[in-house]
Amino acid sequence: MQRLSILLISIFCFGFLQAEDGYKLWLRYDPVTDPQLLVHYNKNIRGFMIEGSSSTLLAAGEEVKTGLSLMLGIDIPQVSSVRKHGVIIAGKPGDSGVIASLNLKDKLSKVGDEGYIIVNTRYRHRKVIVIAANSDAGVLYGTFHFLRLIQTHQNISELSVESAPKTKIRLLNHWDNLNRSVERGYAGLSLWDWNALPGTVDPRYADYARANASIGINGSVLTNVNANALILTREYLEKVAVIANIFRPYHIKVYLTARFSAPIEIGKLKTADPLDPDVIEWWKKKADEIYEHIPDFGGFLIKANSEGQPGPQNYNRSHADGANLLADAVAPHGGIVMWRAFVYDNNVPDDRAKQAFNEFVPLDGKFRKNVLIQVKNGPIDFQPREPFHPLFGAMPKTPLMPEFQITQEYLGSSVHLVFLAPLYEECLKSDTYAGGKGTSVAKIIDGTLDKHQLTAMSGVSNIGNVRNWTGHPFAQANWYAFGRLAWDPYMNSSDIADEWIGMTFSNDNGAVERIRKMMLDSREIAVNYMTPLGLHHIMYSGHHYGPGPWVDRGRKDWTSVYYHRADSAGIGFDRTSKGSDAISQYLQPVREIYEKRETCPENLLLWFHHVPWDYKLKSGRTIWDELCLRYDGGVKSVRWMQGEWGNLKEFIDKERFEEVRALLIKQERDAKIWRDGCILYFQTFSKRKIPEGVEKAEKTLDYYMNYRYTDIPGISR
Ligand code: GCW
Repeated sequence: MQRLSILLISIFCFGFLQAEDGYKLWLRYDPVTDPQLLVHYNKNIRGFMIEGSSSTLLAAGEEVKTGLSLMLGIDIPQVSSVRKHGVIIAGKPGDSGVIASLNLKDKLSKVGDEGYIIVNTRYRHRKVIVIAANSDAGVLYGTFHFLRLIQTHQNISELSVESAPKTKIRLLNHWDNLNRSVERGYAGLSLWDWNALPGTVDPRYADYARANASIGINGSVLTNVNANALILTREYLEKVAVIANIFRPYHIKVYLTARFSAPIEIGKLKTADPLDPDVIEWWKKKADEIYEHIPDFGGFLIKANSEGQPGPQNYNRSHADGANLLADAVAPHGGIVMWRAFVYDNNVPDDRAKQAFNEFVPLDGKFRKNVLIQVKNGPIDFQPREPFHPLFGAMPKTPLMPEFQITQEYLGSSVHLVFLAPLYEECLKSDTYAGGKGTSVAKIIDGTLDKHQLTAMSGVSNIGNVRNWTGHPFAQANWYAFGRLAWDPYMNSSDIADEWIGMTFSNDNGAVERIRKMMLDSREIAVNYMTPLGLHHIMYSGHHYGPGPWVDRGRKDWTSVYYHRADSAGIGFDRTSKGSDAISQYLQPVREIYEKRETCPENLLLWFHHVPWDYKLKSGRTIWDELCLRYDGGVKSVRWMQGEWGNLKEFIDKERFEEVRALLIKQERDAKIWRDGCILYFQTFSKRKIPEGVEKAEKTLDYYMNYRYTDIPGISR
């Protein structure tokens, strides 16, 4: 009877009858239907106790209650003492006599502020599962972990989990404008409804916070790095405070972008010079005001002197002067500053890939303690493949945080199925050699190499107000993967995929295997049909969606010809010592490996070398033939994904199955446009025959050059 009523409630509340719209993300809590597993869970879970009463612990309690009843199909009672086997006890030793009595001190001392442990043990001879932590946030994270075990059908009778985040600050960067447009956003409007705030609060704010908490994200930069000073006015701060209040129980802090010229724009000062006493005073007062509204405000993210944004260099001051100005303003309140290294200038004649390094390395050691430098994963700009950024390992005195792009600006927006964990993993695992062999980027950003306490990772969000949050159902996996890697930059993509698939689609082994393979291969597939062999930045200007290798007008470092350098002799950007010498920014032996054509990884060859069209690769094929075959292979692989997805029909609900199926058709169309446009264009230089096996283009080069998309998601055309 009880089981039936729960079922009815869940049908009513969670809409079995309603179309499967993806809103619930990976927190679906689908019923466990395997009878054996159900017996196992029912035996081990008979009640739960949440020790403590903070809003964070209440949120944890709600989650356990909802999650367990949905998955197990029965109401799991909240209890106040352990009178039977199978009670889950969640809390901190300080709040819980039970937990304090369990001798978990040693384990807890290892997991720090935000970590947790999950163990099976006994309390007064009764079998219990303990989720313990040193803080309420740790308990919340542990709760989500425990639920994930059930969501992914794990055994829960021998648990011995100890988990602590390897970075301190794990945050999403929203490139959201105050008018609700989202720069490089492909999932509708911004979630933040500034006009309605502070009076009207969208329930999605709490769902957003909950989803983030479930993967360990603890901060959110609400506004675009191309910043609007208005966000710092009292009116907006009141709105921001409302959002911060909603996020707080989920242990998520709010951060804002600071427009460097704000003292002029909203402060009526004549200058924004970082050394001017009035400017210093203005920022100090502004910070005080922000903290009056939001006592746990996280701090500022700043894009300065880049792509037209104002900055300290407008006053002949350095990035350090600028960052320190803001750092001093927020320091008394415990705030931080994340200063972006994404700077390059059209008027600097040097290779764009070198500019951030050239500007920032001399400043190492000049930043205040509460400043992090935020570095994109590659030296150009979120390309389908880039080498790791040479700044990683080059500024030992400064904490560096990576900025990954979750939104698919250069990877097919929310139309293409591209799982980005392998891209993030590739960067995090790259060996910088900064502390000798084995010094991965992960070791630099988690602070272990240079003993930094302040560590962080950020991802540019792909979230908007469309019903399923991210547009493509699989794009949810990129949000998920980012969170998991920010928690543990050493995780591998395959494990992340498995978790996500189990929670989002199915736990059937065969289905998981199929979906995992599609996901893990998808990034390389996109590289193949977009920018194989180290090509980069050859997309159409503006929307960055389709191909545009022919783009040669406008700002030089925004053209494609600047990057691919195709001519009658060959193709690729010579960044060796004979070319732009960007390789000199890497440490040995990386430098030497990249310097020589023979040792340079082929997947980065055209990033570092200009090679003749008949240059032979390891396959024995010429670069021209290989290029064509990769493009063609990319298209064929998309068809393979279509086939694989087709085979999954019985495991996926109709709505999401159809949605992905339709998107894969578009992805094939786009892959073909990329392939045919690029091959025909590069052929005008190579003057070579297209190798056998490559499908013939249906149209002429002229057609592709003039092709205009009418269906790229996003708000501006
Ligand atoms: O890649 C470029 C994007 C811009 C973005 C910029 C940046 C927010 O095309 O839209 O601006 O990077 O990261 O600052």
